[in-house]
Parts: sequence; structure tokens; C-alpha cells
Amino acid sequence: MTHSAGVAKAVAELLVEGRSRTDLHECEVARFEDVQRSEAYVSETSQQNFVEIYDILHPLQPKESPRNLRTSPFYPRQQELGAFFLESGGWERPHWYEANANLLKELPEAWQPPERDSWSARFHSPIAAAEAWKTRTAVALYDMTPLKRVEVSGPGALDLLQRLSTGQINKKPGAVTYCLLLDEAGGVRSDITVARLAAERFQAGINNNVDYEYLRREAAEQTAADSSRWVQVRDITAGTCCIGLWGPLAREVISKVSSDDFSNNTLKYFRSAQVRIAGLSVTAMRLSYVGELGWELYTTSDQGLKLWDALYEAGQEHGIIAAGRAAFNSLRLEKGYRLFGHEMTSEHRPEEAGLGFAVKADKGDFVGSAALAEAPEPTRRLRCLVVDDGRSVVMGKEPVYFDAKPAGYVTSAAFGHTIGKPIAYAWLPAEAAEGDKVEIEYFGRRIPATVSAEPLVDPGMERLRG
Ligand code: THG
Repeated sequence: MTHSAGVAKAVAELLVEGRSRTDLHECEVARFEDVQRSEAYVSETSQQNFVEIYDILHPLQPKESPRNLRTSPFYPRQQELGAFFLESGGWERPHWYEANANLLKELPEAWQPPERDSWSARFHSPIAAAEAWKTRTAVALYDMTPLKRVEVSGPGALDLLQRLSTGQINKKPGAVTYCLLLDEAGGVRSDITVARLAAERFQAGINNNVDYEYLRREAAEQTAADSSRWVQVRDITAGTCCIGLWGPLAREVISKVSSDDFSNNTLKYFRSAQVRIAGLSVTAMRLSYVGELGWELYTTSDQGLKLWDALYEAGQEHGIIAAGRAAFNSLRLEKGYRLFGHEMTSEHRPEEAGLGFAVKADKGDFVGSAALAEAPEPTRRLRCLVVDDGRSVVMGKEPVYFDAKPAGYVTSAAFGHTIGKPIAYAWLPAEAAEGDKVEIEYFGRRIPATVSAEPLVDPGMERLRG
């Protein structure tokens, strides 16, 4: 009822044009994870939605029930370390660890976070500053288990991924590719990573269940059309787990528990390898959403706790910590990494979102390529803003004024601990240029900010490639 006019418009567009101009991924039935499809879950969640429908909810406001539906193998350690959990897709995700509170005393002056207003201080802790500091200067463990991943396999696997993605996937085994899934109009459906583990076997890191259902449906259609090009898409998230081991000392830590070669020239940036760590079988991918040296380390769920313990113990002499989503989100914004559903959706084309580099135009046809070839020059762009006063943190979705007129909105925001200033990404007219002044409206106040070059941290990629 509350969304009736918008729903009517979207449905009319779907019927007449085959595509809604408003992104609908938050309305897709396919967005629900299996644990969210039980009768009890649907009943309780729907009743709670009714209670909250007119409430002003904090962007991080935790779901209170049902909780603890999915936990990673590291959950007992996370509890011991005093994790503050928030929920996503049924998963319990640590946002920071109370065990790191003592680091606030060691935190250098330049890293001390400013006081927050009461709204942005909710569901937040200054401990995140200490976790960001340790990640940039030592080494940290991040639980990446909730990041959805699928195995794509079969003689038609390469064809499927080449056809649906913007990337050049036809590289030798071991290669990892960052690329986009587009819709027919060239809008961004998702951004994914694809690791070629073997000639006919890939592992893709995807964003949500909508991506999974899309890949699965397309795979089934391809297989039905030509059985010699069969391809299978399997959700391996629950049976596997992932640790992000990141920071300038990550190589020291991993070398203590593995005899495999993690040197810069052997396992290069955006390459993967099958390795042993503390005797466990691990798929290592050298990439980092927080923009530091290190690897995503995947193993089966039964081995997860052993992997965590081995790395945690080996890292003690290097000051290793477990770090949570609050630090993670700040670090990825400093590095300029977009988050699907926040920075971009199907309403945006890659170039507008600053993701043109992920489109390999010369690889031949793929879903969305024809539309991109005819796309007009962008009239708006996703831009990086730095808040001038160095302390006013906004939350996301605030209006942004350019030339004194409302001209766009904030997509994600965080305090940038490395740069010592709040960051906001925002949609702005294409004519907004680096150095231009804008204002972000926050509780009736106008907060001055400056359009800035990005990324704010490590534009030369020395940390990642070092
Ligand atoms: N890890 C893995 N898969 C993922 C994510 C992840 N899939 C979903 C989501 N996160 C995808 N988002 C990103 C965003 C940026 C990068 C990786 C995943 C990234 N970008 C490099 C850059 O822009 O500098 C790409 C460099 C290149 O193209 O060579 O690393 O976190 N497994």
C-alpha cells in the first residue's frame, strides 16, 4: 500500500518496456536466502515490518529476531573476542571486537577519531578506528564467509561467464577477474570476481541471491539449448568459509604457517592458487576489498576454525587482530571500492559509476554490450567527497547540494581513519569537478564537502601490488 504508486509505475514499465526504470533488486522475490524462506521467518518478519512501517529506522538498526540463523565457523572465537554482531542475509557479522578496546590507548594522535553526533554514534564504536589502524599498519583477520560465492563448472562454464559478464574471463587457470553483470539496457546488475580454478571450473564472488538465481537460470537455459555446452552453478557459500588476511605484515604471518610460496612474483595480485596452510587445503586469492596486501583464504567449513586459530596464533608476534565491518567499510571507501546496491544499481551504467575500467569492450558481445555501444555521454557521475570540517560523519542517502541546488545524494559514507576525515560517495551532475564545493544536508544542517580525486588511499597501488 505504502509503495503503491511506485509499484504501479514499475509494473507498467515492466509490462510495456520489459524493464523497470527504477531498480527493483530490493523487491525481487529471489533476494531471500533459504533460511529466510521458512514459514516462521516470513511470519515473524512480516509482522515486524508492519510494526515498523512508519518508524524512522537507523541505517544500521539491527534485526532483533530471528537472529543467529547463520554463523561462520569462526563464531566461537568472535564471541570470545567480544564481537558486536549485526545481521545480514541471516548471517551474524562482527562490526567490531571489544577485545580491541585496549588498542585505543596506543592509537597515535592522528588516528584518534573525533566525537560523533548521537545519531551517527549509534551501533558504532571508536574501536573501529583502532581496527583500521592495525589493518593499515600491521595485519588483521576479516571474516568474509557471508560473501556469497558460487562454483560455475562444465564445458559451457566459460561461455556462460563470457556471455553474462563484462570481463575477459578466458585467461589461464589461476587468473582472477573483477567484472560486472549488466542488464540488456547496460545497467549494472552486479559486480563480481571470477577466479578460474581449472579450465572448466570457476569460483565467482557475487553479491546476493538475485545474482545466484540469475546465473542458475541462465545456466539451465544454456544447458537446455545445447547439452554439449552444459554448465552447472552451485551455491558453495554454506559449505565453505573465507578469511581475509590483510595488512602490510600479512606475508610474514602466512609464511609462518605455510611452506607455499607467497612471494610477490609467484602469487601475483589478482591471481589464485591452491595452497596448504597449517596442513589445511586452502584456495588463496590475492585481492583485497580493504586495499591492503594479502589474500582471501577459502577452505571448507569443517576446517575453518583450525585455519582461524593457525593464522591468529602465527600473527601474535606481528600484532594481528580480528577486525569487523565498521573498519572494513571505512577502508573500502578510502580505496574507492563500490558496493553494489549502494554506489550502483541497474539504474546506473558502468561509466557513470566509475566502473568503465571493468568493461572489456573488445572481447565480443555480452549482455548489455549493444546498449553500452549506443550509450550517451554521462550526465551524472559517482564522485568522492571529503567533508571539510574533518569531523561531521553522515550515514548515506542524504541530499547533496551543488551550485546551491539539490543535485544528487550520498550513496555510502564513513569516517576515513587513514585520511582523518569523513568520506562520502555521491551522485552529482557530470559538470561537478575536482575541487568543487558541495553541501550535504544532515538533520537540517548543510555540511560543506569537497569533490576529491579518488581513491583517497594508495592511488598508485603500491600497497596491493607490493
Ligand atoms: N571478494 C570477492 N568477490 C567479491 C567481492 C570481494 N564479489 C562481490 C564484491 N566483493 C565485488 N566488489 C569488488 C570491488 C573491487 C574489487 C574487488 C571486488 C577490487 N578491485 C580492483 C581495483 O579496482 O583496484 C580491481 C583491479 C583489477 O581489475 O585488476 O579488488 O570482496 N572474492
